[in-house]
Amino acid sequence: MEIYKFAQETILEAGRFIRRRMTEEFNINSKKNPNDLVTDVDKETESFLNDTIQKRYPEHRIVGEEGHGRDITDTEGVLWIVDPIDGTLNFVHQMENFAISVGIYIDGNPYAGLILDVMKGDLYHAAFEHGAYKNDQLLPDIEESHLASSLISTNTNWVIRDGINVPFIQVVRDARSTRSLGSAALEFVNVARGTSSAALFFRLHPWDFAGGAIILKEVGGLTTTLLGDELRLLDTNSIIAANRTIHGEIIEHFRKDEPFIKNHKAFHRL
Ligand code: 2AM
Ligand code: CA
Ligand code: CA
Ligand code: CA
Repeated sequence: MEIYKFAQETILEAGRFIRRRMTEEFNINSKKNPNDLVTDVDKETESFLNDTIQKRYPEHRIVGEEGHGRDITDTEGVLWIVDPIDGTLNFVHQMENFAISVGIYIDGNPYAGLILDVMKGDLYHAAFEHGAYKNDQLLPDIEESHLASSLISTNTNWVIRDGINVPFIQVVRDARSTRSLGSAALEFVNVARGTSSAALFFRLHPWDFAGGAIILKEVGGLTTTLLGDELRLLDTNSIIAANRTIHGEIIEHFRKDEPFIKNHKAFHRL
């Protein structure tokens, strides 16, 4: 549990770094597409996480959204998968509703997941088979629910995207209603807290789901691809994070849609 404890201290320290740094000026740049932003704070926070971890554990390896560990292609040893700011658009536009996400895996097996809601100051964390916590409070197991009486989270980008949207539209129609927060890590947290019953994403990177999947599993939830397959830890995946009952109902929609399956396979092979 020494690494788990260290991870908690480190993510809290990184949160304090962001809160201090965001009161000063920082640059905002676009990545490949003009709506995909990255700031100096994303990069500096990832460097802070990387340097802090490497100083304490030189043999651990770190993969992060902003470039650390780009050459890592296997899951041997202790692997930290970090997103320094999940919800960068929220960080820029709202100055809230963003998180730091950390997933720690040992030889490819889940060890611990941590998500810090930076502005609320709430730390969600779980060690494998030791339960999930909001700060020092144990989270109860999530409740089972059916689509028709559930709130689900998804991004409207996928619902309007030709070629993949048919099952998304059906799921949105069948659900009680939808919500969209704009931070994948915090959407996982909402499912784990029971304020949302499912979160759907056509495409997430390892740093978006590595922490959340471990936290959700500790409260009895399930994370797979939208076709119900096990996640590949170092690849982009489609994602459903949900209670088991609604998970089964939702993946049925995706599994029976052949154009979706074709596009899914093509997209995720890229
Ligand atoms: P980010 O803020 O770390 O980039 C927003 O809907 C969620 O999707 C956030 O978790 C965001 O992570 C992630 N995201 C942003 N751009 C994305 C992209 N091009 N493909 C997939 N996920 C993305
Ligand atoms: Ca990003
Ligand atoms: Ca992210
Ligand atoms: Ca990010």
